[in-house]
Order: sequence, then C-alpha cells, then structure tokens
Amino acid sequence: MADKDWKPNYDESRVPEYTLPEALALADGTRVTAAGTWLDRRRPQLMALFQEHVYGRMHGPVPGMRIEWMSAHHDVLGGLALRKELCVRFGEGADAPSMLVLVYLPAAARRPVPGFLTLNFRGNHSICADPGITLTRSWLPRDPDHGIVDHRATEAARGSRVDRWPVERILRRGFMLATVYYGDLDPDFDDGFRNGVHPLFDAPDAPRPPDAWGAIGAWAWGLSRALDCLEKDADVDASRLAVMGHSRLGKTALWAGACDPRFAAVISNNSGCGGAALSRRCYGETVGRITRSFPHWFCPRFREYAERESELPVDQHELIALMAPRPVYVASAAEDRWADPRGEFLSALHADPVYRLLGTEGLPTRDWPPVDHPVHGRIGYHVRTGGHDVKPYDWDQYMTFLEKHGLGPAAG
Ligand code: GTR
Repeated sequence: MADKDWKPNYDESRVPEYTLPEALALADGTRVTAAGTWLDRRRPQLMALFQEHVYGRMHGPVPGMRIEWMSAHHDVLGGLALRKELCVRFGEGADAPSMLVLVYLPAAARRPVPGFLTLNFRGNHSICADPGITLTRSWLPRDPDHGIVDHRATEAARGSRVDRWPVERILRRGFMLATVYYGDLDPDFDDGFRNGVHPLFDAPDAPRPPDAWGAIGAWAWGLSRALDCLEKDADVDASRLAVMGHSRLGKTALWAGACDPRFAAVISNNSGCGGAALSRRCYGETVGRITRSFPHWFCPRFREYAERESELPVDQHELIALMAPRPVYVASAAEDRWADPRGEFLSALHADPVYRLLGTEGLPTRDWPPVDHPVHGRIGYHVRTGGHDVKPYDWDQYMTFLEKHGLGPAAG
C-alpha cells in the first residue's frame, strides 16, 4: 500500500491478536529457569537475533581512534559547571570522521561524578546557550528558525533546544551530562551509507548483506566510543553512567545498552516503533511504515517484516530484557500515539520475568499506570501528560530513578 493511503491504527480494538515470543524460552523450546542459562545462552541468542533481523551487526572499536584535543573550562554557567569538550577522531587521516563530546560536570560535586550520556538532534551547542560550546560543523537538517542555514549551524542556533535540556537542573542535582551530536556519527538521511562512520567499516558500493548495520547501529556505536573516552576521564564515574535518548535516539539508547554492558542504566524516552513499543501491536507507527520512511535506520532484513510482524523472531520486550539486571526506564507520553504508549508499557511488563529470574523486583505493577504516576522498580515506567518530547518532568523521574539504584551522586 502506498504511504499516502496508509493510516495508522489508533483504535485499541483493532490491535491484532498476537503471541509474543517467549523471552525465557531457548531456541530449542526449553524454558530458562536459571540466571546462568539466561546470561550464557538465551541472552546471546537474542543478541544474535536482534542483529540479524532488526538493527544489523554491531562493530567494535576502530584502530586509530584518538582524542585529538580537549578543552576544560571552570566556572561556566555562572560558576555551576566545569565544561569539557573532546574532539575524537576515528582514524589517522585529516578527513577521518570525528565527533565532539561535550561534558558538563557539576563544579561542586565529589569526583568522580555519575550521570547521563546522550546523543542530541541539533548539535551540542543547541542544548545550552553557553557561548563556549563549539558549534558543530557537521551536516544539520535545514532549520532557519533555529539558526541552521544551508545545513550549517550559526550563532543563532545556540541554545535552540534548551526546552529539552534542563542542564542547570541536572547539574544542581549533582549529575554530570555528556552529549554528542548524532550527525557527527551518521548524518540522518539515506545516502547509501557513504557518510559518517559507515565507510570505516563498509565499502560504499559493496552490496549490503541483510544484516548490515544502519544508522541506529552507527549512532549506538558512537555512544560506546564516547564511553571509551569518558572511561579515561578521572572526573567521570564511567561505571555509573546511564545512556539516555529520545525518539529515534531512544531506540538508539536501547540498542547501545543492549550491545554494551558497560552502560550501568538505560533510559528510553518516547522511543516508539523499533524502540520500546511492541512491533506486533501495529498501533501507530509500524515496521512497514518506519522502514519505508527511514530505510537507512535498520538492517535490510527488518523491511521483510513489514505487514508480517508476527513472523519476527523477536519483539521489543526482549530488547528491554537484554538490559537485565541493569536498571532500565521506559517513558511514554500520553498524546504520543504514534509511538504507542501502551505498547511501550507492555514491553516493560513482558521484560519483567527476566528481571525477576535475575533476582530483581522487575516492574512492580501489572497495570498500565495512570498518567503522571511513575513506577520505579528495577524497570521504571511512566506516561507523562502531553506529547512527543523530553520535559523537565521526564528528567526529574530519571534522576530519582538513578538515585534509587545507587547511580546518583549521593551514593558515590
Ligand atoms: C518520527 C519517526 C519516529 C521517531 C521520530 C523522532 O518521524 O517516525 O519513529 O523516531 O521521528 O525521532 O523524532
């Protein structure tokens, strides 16, 4: 069906009947009853399935990655913060791809500081009006209203997304915040995988196998490389970092958390289809729709499940389960029907048996909580009033949740 004739289903009574794959069943059908069997056998099976059918193969570090320069400025944001920037280059040549990592640390905090690692949508300079942040030189979607002219950022773009980034609130509560512009890793358009970090791994004109990684894989890979750098920074407690992301970057945060067990916690904000939402519900955005709109995000094989979601060997509750036993948070927004808030909750719920098998409390509810009533077990969940966005309300829940699990500043 052409997308112009396609309409999302927002009617709960028209959600198809479905049977979810069993997170706790081995490929031969036997049930996982011991934590060791989950970790040694079932988890690797699921990782392989997500790579083969959804996100593509994850790659390891590239030789020759180096921190090219670093700056550190004390007493920024009115004395509240220490700001660092790192330029990380992936390879030797001057034209090797690079990323800028922006790090804010609370000036007064006891070192090393735990906190958040995130990707952002519009350049590091967009998260805060701080005049010291380096303006990205990477490709940006044109947005003259927010200071992005001809795909390049101008001074007017500083702080253009502060509404999503309550930097001072985060720092005052004692957390650090590190962020990277996702376009440094892979500009978000379908160019046949010629730009970003893709050419480091794949010849641009080589045929793509069904399990080749896409943009989500490359963005998640970049989060792991940023973590590699933060592990070398004595001010940062890299063993207590939460990887967090919104929307397509929420999908990315989940995939990064699954691939890289060094992330101590994983937070998905309104990640929807291909993120926390169950694919089989076909509510709002579907596998068919997302793979037609964004063919470069997933592996080529994922497209084969368009309108055949029930044939997927996995569903997204198993992605949430791949975080176990680490704290994982799924956040929805009540008006964000495109992302299927209920389907996001059900993923968290169906990951619960794995969390319980591993001896944690899992998700301490069976029922979809009312709006603005967060539930914080080892799995956290809330559905916030309002639409597809990241609000201070969301950040506040994440900080409370991390504190509860010993990932806040007080526990350091
Ligand atoms: C939408 C896409 C969603 C979500 C969102 C975003 O267009 O359909 O899956 O990723 O973009 O990232 O803002």
